[in-house]
This record gives sequence, structure tokens and C-alpha cells, in this order.
Amino acid sequence: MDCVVKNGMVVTPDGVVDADVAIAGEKIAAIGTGLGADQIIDAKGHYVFPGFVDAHVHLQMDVGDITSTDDFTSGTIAAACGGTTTVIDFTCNFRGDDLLEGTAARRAEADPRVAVDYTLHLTLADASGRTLAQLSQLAREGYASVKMYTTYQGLNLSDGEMLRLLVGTRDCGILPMVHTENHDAIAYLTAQLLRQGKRAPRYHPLSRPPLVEAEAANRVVALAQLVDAPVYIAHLTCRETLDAVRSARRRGQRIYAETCPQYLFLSEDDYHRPGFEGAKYVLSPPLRNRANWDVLWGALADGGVQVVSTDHCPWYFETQKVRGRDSFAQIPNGAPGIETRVPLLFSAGVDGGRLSVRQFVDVCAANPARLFGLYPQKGAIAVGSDADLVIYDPRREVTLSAESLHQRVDYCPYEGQVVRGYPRTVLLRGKVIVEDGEFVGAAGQGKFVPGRPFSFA
Ligand code: DUC
Ligand code: ZN
Ligand code: ZN
Repeated sequence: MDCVVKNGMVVTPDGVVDADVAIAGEKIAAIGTGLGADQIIDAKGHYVFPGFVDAHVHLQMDVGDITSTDDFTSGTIAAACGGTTTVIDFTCNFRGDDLLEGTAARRAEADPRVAVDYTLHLTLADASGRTLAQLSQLAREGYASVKMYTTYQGLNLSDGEMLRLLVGTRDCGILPMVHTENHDAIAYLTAQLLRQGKRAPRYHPLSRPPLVEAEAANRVVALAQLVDAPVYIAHLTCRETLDAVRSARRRGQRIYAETCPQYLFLSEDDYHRPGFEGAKYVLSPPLRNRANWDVLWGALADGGVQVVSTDHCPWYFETQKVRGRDSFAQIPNGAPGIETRVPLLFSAGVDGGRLSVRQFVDVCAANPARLFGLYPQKGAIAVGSDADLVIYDPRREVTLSAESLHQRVDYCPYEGQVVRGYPRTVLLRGKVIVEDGEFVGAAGQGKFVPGRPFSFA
């Protein structure tokens, strides 16, 4: 054994056990008591969690002439400090682009820079014969998921394209993640608001109300039912979309869903902050009313929603968000969250009594790993799994603040919020990469992790 994490409360797939976790090379070699090795890490009084998996991040993503502020190094260092050891980003090709080229380009950006392990959702922006053929080639090379959009110029798919792609992904054993908002409805509502002179950030949510999201989700779910394809609904925000997911599942459809911390902790009230500050919260789908918080927490507890990921997509408030001073429609969409997801979910979820420790690990690690073909290499503390471990102090109190976080951006949406519980030590494939909350690893140490075809029961 190279290393033993001793005396922690180890969260295994079978429950929480007081045990040691022994590591040989990059893998977990044994879980038991009285284990020894040259290197001992004391975890007494701490949880030992599997490294957390963030299934939805946008690092160094170009939008027009600006790029989201965290690159593959800064963003994955922030992820690591927050307990996340695997992230799933996206290829950045648009309609008509060559998917193989897009994938190779994104790999070239990420491979030398990542500080944690990662994989990519393939963005399917058209349903051409070439795209479908390239999809099946890439599926054989270990890409286990795709992203499809019902909105955004250059990305939004028609219903016919969606159907063909649902068949293509189904036949490759690939789980499609779908951004569901009705493109034409957003365009109509936005134009109407701007015509009425309603240009401030607080009008952003009115341009994309819950029905805009739920209509697209219902439509995608119906298309998936027509061709018996599984679907994963990205960033579900509200009761209306949850109803679509729940009724599909009652019909026997394989429909999965994620939500994000912003929809559990923030609300449309944040758009009414003084001055232009509401722009910090302009992301899509938008924040909803507070009544949805309990709806979403309930769905995480009862399995209605399987995953909490971040949609991390930070923009500088001072230089980038301000582009939308004259129109909410020009504010770059997105907010930071890659570093704060796990502490927020543990604090309000486990410490706050809304989730069991096991449910917390399921939604933040095990379920995303299962759905995207990485389990049990990722998302589990089990013999043979990668030795990605988070030694977590359940009592440490931290005040979240842009100043102390590692995310490369000039604000924190949760500024001043106190969380109880925080990662102390983080291991990636057996190596300590975070110690006492500070990153001690290296850029480029992360690896691309090939996924296996979809088989979630
Ligand atoms: N919405 C998206 O759809 N993508 C990136 C960030 C955001 O807010
Ligand atoms: Zn999206
Ligand atoms: Zn996104």
C-alpha cells in the first residue's frame, strides 16, 4: 500500500462505515480496519467522500468575442478546492462544424491544462449524416454523452433534427443532455420587453419564464417517447419542468434531470438588487421564485432529480456583464459555482437535514458518474475505483467570498453566506492535490477519462 486514509467516516455505496481506505498506485486497494502504509493521512472526525463529479461546466468558452473567465487550469483548481475531482465540459462546435475537428480542438485546449480529471459532452448542433457518423465513431472512442439545445443561435435544433439525434444517440448507447427552453418564445418575449423599454437585468426572467422551459422539456420528453430514447434534462429550475419529468417517468420513460445550486439558494429576488448588480445573476434558465426551492430539495430527496451540477460559466462583472447595461439581452449568461457546489449542498442538505449523507453523495458524485459512463471508476469508494477522495471536515465554518475562493471572477453569487463543512484534503488518483483548503497539485495532472455506454438502471 502506498497510502492509507485512517479512521474516517467512509461513505461507500453500501453506507457510512468507520474504516481506513488503502491506496495502491492510483486505485483504492482495500477498505477495512487496521490498514497500514508508509504515508498515513488521519481522517478522524472527518467524512471520506468519493471525489465529487460536476457534470456541467463551461471553462474557457468563447461567446462571440469574449471567453468565460475560468480556463481549464483556474477552473479545475477551483473545482479541486471545492472537492470536485472530475468535471464534464463540452465541445464548442456550432451548426455545420465538423464534430471530429471540434472534439480534437477542445481536447487540445483541455489536456495540457486540467488539474482534475475530465471528459466532454459532444455538442450536437445539427443532424447531418456526417454528424451522425462522427457521433458513432466518437462513441466508440469513449465519449458517452452529448449536449443538445432547443435554443441559442447556431445550436438550436428543430424537432425533426432532435428526433434523428435521439435515435442516433440511443443506438450508440449515449445519454443526451438537453438544454430545454423554447427559442422562438424567448425571442418573442425579449422583443416585446425591449419595445416597452424594459431593459434592466430584472426583465431577464420575464423573457424566459417557467413555461418557456417546461414547454421545451415536455416537447423533448414527448420526442424521446416516440423513439424510446433516454434523455437527461439539464439545469431543471421549476415545478413545471419537474412535472414533465415525473409524469414521463411514471409512463416508464428513462428521463433524468439535474438542477444546480443557483436554483436551490438564489431566486428572482436577486434580479432586484440595487443598480446593475442583478446582472451577476443573469443566467439561463433564469432564477425562479423561492417556492421552487422546496420543490427542488424535495425532488433531490425523493429521486425526482438525480444530479446537482453547476453550469459554471463565469463572466467578470466589471468588464463583461456590463456589456448589457443598455439591454438585459446583451448580458453574457452564466455565473460561477464550480467551487461552492459541494459545500453549499453539504451545509444546507446534510447539515440542514434535507438529505442523508448517502443522498448527498449520490446527487453530487455517484449519479453523474453513473449516467455519464464513469461509474464505478469515478463516484464511488470501492476496491478498484480511482483513489479520488475528499476528506471533509463537517464542522468547519467558512464564509463564502470571491476574495478567498479560487474561481477566476470578480464576484461570488453567495457572497457572505456561511457554510458548515468544507473539504480539508483532496486526493486525485492517490495524490494529494488540496491540503488545508489550498491547491498543491499541478496544471496538466488531470486526465481525460473515457466513458462507457449508457446503462443506468
Ligand atoms: N446558460 C447556458 O445555457 N449556458 C451557459 C451559462 C448559462 O447561464
Ligand atoms: Zn444550458
Ligand atoms: Zn450550460
